[in-house]
Amino acid sequence: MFQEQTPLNAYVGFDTITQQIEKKSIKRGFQFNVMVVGQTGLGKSTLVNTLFASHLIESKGRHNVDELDRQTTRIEAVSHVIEENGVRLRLNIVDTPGYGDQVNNEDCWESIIKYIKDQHSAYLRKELTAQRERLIQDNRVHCCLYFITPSGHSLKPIDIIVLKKLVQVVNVVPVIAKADSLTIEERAAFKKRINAELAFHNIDLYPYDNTEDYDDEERMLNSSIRELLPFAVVGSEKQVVVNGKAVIGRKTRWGAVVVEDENHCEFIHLRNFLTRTHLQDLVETTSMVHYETFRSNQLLALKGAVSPSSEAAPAKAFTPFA
Ligand SMILES: Nc1nc2c(ncn2[C@@H]2O[C@H](COP(=O)(O)OP(=O)(O)O)[C@@H](O)[C@H]2O)c(=O)[nH]1
Ligand SMILES: [Mg+2]
Repeated sequence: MFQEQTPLNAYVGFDTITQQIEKKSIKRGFQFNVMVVGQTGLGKSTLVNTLFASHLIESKGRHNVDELDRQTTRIEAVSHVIEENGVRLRLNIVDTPGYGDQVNNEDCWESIIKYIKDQHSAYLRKELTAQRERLIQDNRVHCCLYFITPSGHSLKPIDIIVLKKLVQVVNVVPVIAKADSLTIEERAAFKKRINAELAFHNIDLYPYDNTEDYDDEERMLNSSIRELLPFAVVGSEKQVVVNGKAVIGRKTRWGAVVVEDENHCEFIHLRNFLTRTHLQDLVETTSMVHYETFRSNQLLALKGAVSPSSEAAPAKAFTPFA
């Protein structure tokens, strides 16, 4: 007998594509690479631990650091896996030596910029190989947290120099470190001054407003984020007891600073921004803006090296991604 035929207007099912994609990407897992930059002692390691430590399930690299050896003297990447509700995030934290650690601070940023470019270069090389891997390991730095000294006055000349270099190659998110050393009023005034300085020097930070890809909702979210920047944050690896409850915080002689209390600091805003609202966009922007700029520059250089117009130059083996 005939099987009952499916009517032509029956359900086709391509609307499940979002679930199909979701299922695949959850299985594959996600990769997020964060770099921390700033002077030694500003609380970079502490903040990273405050942000992610509670969800950590696996770490590779330098993780069992004791206080003595925790000062970073070279660029180090530590890879973690964090998990929440069955979703796995591979997190690479790139720690950089602070300024003031080296005898010569003049070009302390050069190794940082080089590191970022090296990751782009490695990715491009893999992309160009004939036997392409189906999934290229992504070590490109998606977000650079830039730590500002809580002076309450202004940025340091070195901040301007380093920021100018960084924004050309990576998404930079500025934070005012150890914000507990400033009053709420001091923070507001400091932020204003910092933003005026950044504008004066044409330092364009993430999230960028010139992207046409954003819809109205995203644009509104981004402008509210921009008003908050730089996030004034406090980090801590210890718990304190407040009203009988153990919370992450810092005990001072005058009381406790509760890291996750938004009346105390903007840690929660930073964490939401990094993990809830902008993670995917940071990854995409890295790929579509920063990596794309790097890639087209490299390919142009390559084209220039082999085009007839470069006949004047002696034919040399060209190594574009050295
Ligand atoms: N007051 C205050 N101290 C902090 C804060 N974050 C870290 N510290 C302290 O500052 C010191 C240096 O922190 P660390 O994370 O090692 O700084 P890094 O050199 O930038 O990685 C440690 O003694 C921390 O306990 C903060 O938000 N407020
Ligand atoms: Mg450190």
